[in-house]
Amino acid sequence: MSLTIYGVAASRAFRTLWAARELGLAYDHVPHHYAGPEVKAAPYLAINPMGAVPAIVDGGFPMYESLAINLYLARKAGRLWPATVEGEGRVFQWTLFAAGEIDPVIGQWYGHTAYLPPEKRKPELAEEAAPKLRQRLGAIESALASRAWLAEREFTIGDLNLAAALFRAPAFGLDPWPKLKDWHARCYSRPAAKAAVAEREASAAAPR
Ligand SMILES: N[C@@H](CCC(=O)N[C@@H](CS)C(=O)NCC(=O)O)C(=O)O
Repeated sequence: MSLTIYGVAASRAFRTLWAARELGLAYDHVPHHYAGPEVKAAPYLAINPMGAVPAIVDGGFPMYESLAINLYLARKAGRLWPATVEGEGRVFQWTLFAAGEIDPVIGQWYGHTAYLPPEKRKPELAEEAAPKLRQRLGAIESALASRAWLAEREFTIGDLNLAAALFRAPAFGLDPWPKLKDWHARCYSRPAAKAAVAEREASAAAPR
């Protein structure tokens, strides 16, 4: 059963490329750019009608939403998946936290401090996001007060999903949250993370 991952590494596809490497999966990579015409037209829209990346097709089964894809891949592989129902609960909690609480807030802060062209940045939107981001980072710091990893004793897909959503967090500065800073560094020191980051940086630097 072949797995295809769609999306340039310099996008949320980075999350799924990191997960696939962690899980030791063989895959084909189709690096469609999120701003390119391919993702807004057939046949891609049949895979992801949102016209966004990433998406996968796994043996004919199409899926989109980066963090849900990662849950699916880990659950199917039986790796990075918690052994207990409580661990599963934490994986779901932190994955939905990443999607609902981190993605919009860090996106707003990073977009209006670094990502958007300077003339499109609105400092007031970055300032609005900053205290929300601090609150959320504090919540993660609290969770890490009593445990090394978020869901179980080992790194799970829950750690990967939240760490991947926090890719830009070092730019915000993590010194006020030492346990989070250490956890983030441990997540990104994993060989699969390093390889995925290198792929992401190479694709960001490459001409389109
Ligand atoms: N919630 C989705 C968001 C996907 C998303 O917005 N991807 C961006 C690239 S990081 C994209 O393709 N944007 C193009 C567009 O939405 O038109 C996920 O996590 O997969």
